[in-house]
Amino acid sequence: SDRSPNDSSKSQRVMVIGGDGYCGWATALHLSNKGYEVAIVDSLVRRLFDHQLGLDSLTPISSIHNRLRCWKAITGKTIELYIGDICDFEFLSETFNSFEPDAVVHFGEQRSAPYSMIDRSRAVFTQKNNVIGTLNVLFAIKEFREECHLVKLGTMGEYGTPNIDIEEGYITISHNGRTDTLPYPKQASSFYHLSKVHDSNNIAFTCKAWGIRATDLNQGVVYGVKTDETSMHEQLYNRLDYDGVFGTALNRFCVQAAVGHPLTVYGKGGQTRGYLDIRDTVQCVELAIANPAKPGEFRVFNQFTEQFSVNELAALVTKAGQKLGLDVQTISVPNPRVEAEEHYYNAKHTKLIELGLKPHLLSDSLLDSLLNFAIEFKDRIDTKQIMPSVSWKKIGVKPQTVPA
Ligand code: NAD
Ligand code: USQ
Repeated sequence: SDRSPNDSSKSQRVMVIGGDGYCGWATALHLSNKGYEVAIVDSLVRRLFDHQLGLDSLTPISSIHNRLRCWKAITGKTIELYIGDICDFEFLSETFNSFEPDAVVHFGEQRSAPYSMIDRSRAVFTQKNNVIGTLNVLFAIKEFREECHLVKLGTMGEYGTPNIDIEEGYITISHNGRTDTLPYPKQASSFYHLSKVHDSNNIAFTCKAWGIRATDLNQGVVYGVKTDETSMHEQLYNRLDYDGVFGTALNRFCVQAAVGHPLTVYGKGGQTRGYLDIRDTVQCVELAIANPAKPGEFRVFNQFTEQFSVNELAALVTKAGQKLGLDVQTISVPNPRVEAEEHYYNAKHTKLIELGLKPHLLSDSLLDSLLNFAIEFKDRIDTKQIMPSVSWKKIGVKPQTVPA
């Protein structure tokens, strides 16, 4: 193997749960390329959601089996594969005992806010899948791999949009003459984002109670598609979601611009969030693994590199589109969500920089390449999937497919 005996970080065995998804696939390849021993654990449920809702990635994606065969053919590196649901503890126990991870990176959740707001059944699925999956991972670490470091994907959305600065996980408060450092208040605004809050509480408790070592990566909205590894071959291409359920803001705007659909700014467009390039997602996860939390420590990093409002993103994509000769319009769509549309937002994000993160800031060249990527796959775009179809207020009780 290519484990270097002089660099202990590189001999680590890393289990990537959710390794067939957008962030997980890019991360699994990056870690494998860097010499980590990698195993992907995934139930493939994300591919099933696409079938059920009639959605598809902008980019054609190969099966996980072909992806891994291609990776092996190109690099000579093996990524182990365990197909199964982490809510099934027997399955998870077997994968732990078979692979013996030193670190677990947990991406394996239902991650769409709109999906969690379709109806009661999807809300319940999201919280069961996410909260129980994470609880199972905590129990597996306690029972089988006590030293294993949990790197858990959280979300900036756990904090909501408070009218004060957002700190990294904790805030020091003086109250009636006494002072304490406490978990930063959580104000999530979808059943999905709330599932992450519940996860954070469960992880914090098990760090205290059992001495688990954990890092919660409160990630902002991810954009981009290419990483060094996924660009090596078309069978390694990552997924890129642009539909109203799984597509996220900047990725959606680039696809919309490519196909001549007006950019869909929800409401007033002052909604401000933290954003990062997928090339920084993989870098941040590697930094967290290489610098593990101490036993019993519950570490929280805010994982994003820049803040933008939706209006600012629309303006950037309009300008970049014009340079490529695209006529980019913007419309204000009645906001399907319940969220502040004009608000203060200032979130700290220094801890990953201190560990060595070198951010890829949003640039004209990135926008050019994303737009060109969208133009390349233009014929695959189903414009009927672009407008949002899930309403926070009109959430259904019965399972239904998303109306066309
Ligand atoms: P994704 O849906 O593309 O990938 C998630 C993967 O997890 C899928 O392959 C799915 O099949 C798998 N999975 C889900 N439940 C599982 C289970 N019970 N057992 C095994 N596998 C399971 O999502 P993504 O965009 O790659 O996001 C990954 C993680 O990062 C999520 O936890 C998400 O909340 C977080 N995150 C994503 C973004 C973003 O912009 N994409 C931003 C912040 C945080
Ligand atoms: N928005 C628009 N127009 C669109 C799409 C989105 O105005 O066409 C707005 C939304 O109303 C929201 C903001 O853009 O105010 C971000 O929405 P999003 O869909 O890009 O992101 P979000 O729902 O918050 O979820 C995504 C990922 C989720 C992750 C989260 C990080 O799907 O897994 O947790 O980003 S964060 O936003 O920091 O919580």
